[in-house]
Amino acid sequence: MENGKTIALVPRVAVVVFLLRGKAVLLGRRRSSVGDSTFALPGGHLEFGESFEECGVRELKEETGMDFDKKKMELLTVTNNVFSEQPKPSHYVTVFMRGVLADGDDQLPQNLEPTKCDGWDWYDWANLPEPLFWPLEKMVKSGFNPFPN
Ligand code: 8DG
Ligand code: MG
Ligand code: MG
Repeated sequence: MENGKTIALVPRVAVVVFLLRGKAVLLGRRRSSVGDSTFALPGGHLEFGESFEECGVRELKEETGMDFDKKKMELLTVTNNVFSEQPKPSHYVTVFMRGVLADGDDQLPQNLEPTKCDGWDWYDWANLPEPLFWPLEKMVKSGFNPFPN
């Protein structure tokens, strides 16, 4: 119960984006009760009626101001994770998309949601910052690689 209301514990769907530029990926340090101060991908909740591609493009725009063509957004993988953080445990089915910036696309990420993120930057995949948000860390440790072959 919270303010007299029952909290429904249901799994939610999130869409997050590996936005790639050369050998680098876009990451930002989270400001959140889930994964606070860890480095994570841009992304958020799937809204009613959206495709994964539309959600990835929208979240990228809302969080970084960057424009990406939904036709070039590709599905990579899905995870199923429970976040036991109290007082609001959560459960996400997270869809990971890939967007590859074209050579010469020099859009700069802006920090449009400064209460949720300390700022966006490009990080070399071979030299990722620490600590990573644990779902991302788990993927990296398992050998997952978001780059096209
Ligand atoms: P919204 O209001 O914009 O829809 O949501 P948000 O505030 O942007 O949500 P979020 O926390 O950024 O993302 C939703 C959930 O997705 C997050 O609580 C857990 C899950 N998630 C992962 N991996 C990652 C990741 O690397 N980045 C982000 N942003 N979320 C992730 O499992
Ligand atoms: Mg968001
Ligand atoms: Mg987000």
